[in-house]
Amino acid sequence: AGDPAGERASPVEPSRSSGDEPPLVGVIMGSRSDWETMREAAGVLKQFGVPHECRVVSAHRTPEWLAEYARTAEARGLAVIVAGAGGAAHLPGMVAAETRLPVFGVPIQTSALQGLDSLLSIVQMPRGVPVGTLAIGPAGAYNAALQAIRVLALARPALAEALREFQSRRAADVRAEVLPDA
Ligand code: RP5
Repeated sequence: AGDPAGERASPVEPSRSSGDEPPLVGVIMGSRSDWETMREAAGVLKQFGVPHECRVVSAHRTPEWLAEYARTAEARGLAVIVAGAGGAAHLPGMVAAETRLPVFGVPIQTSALQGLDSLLSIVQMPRGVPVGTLAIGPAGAYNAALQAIRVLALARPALAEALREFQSRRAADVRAEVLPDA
């Protein structure tokens, strides 16, 4: 009773936290199989020193856990949620329905439909329940984390400065490109 699917007893990925500080960004994904993509997001957050946690939270396999995670996210100190899912990708939208925190959705590239299914599942949210949808695959995961950092940087000058340096470095790299002879 209260847990008809027995999902609370199901194993979920243990929390991977970035350190001792309480996490500011929740990086969640529908399956362990999404980690290869979502580790891009975790890598950027690590690079910028942003405390974060990484969890598997499935819309379809652990719906109660999803609701609990999203409802308690703000009280636990999270400021942004990055959610990746593939196929019938309902995770980002369902999380957005249960929290007022900004949610960035990452469509995982699938084998059957190359991630177009994931993209369309995430991007077409009804009016009033926003999800910021990023590109399909690793670039989307990377940019979702950068977008989360941009949100955090609004109230964190050190992070804003780190973003400025990041952008300057990338611009300098592009300007220094030398192409081979034709
Ligand atoms: C989605 O189903 C997950 O986000 C994943 O992308 C996809 C396949 O999951 P697995 O069958 O690999 O666990 O819920």
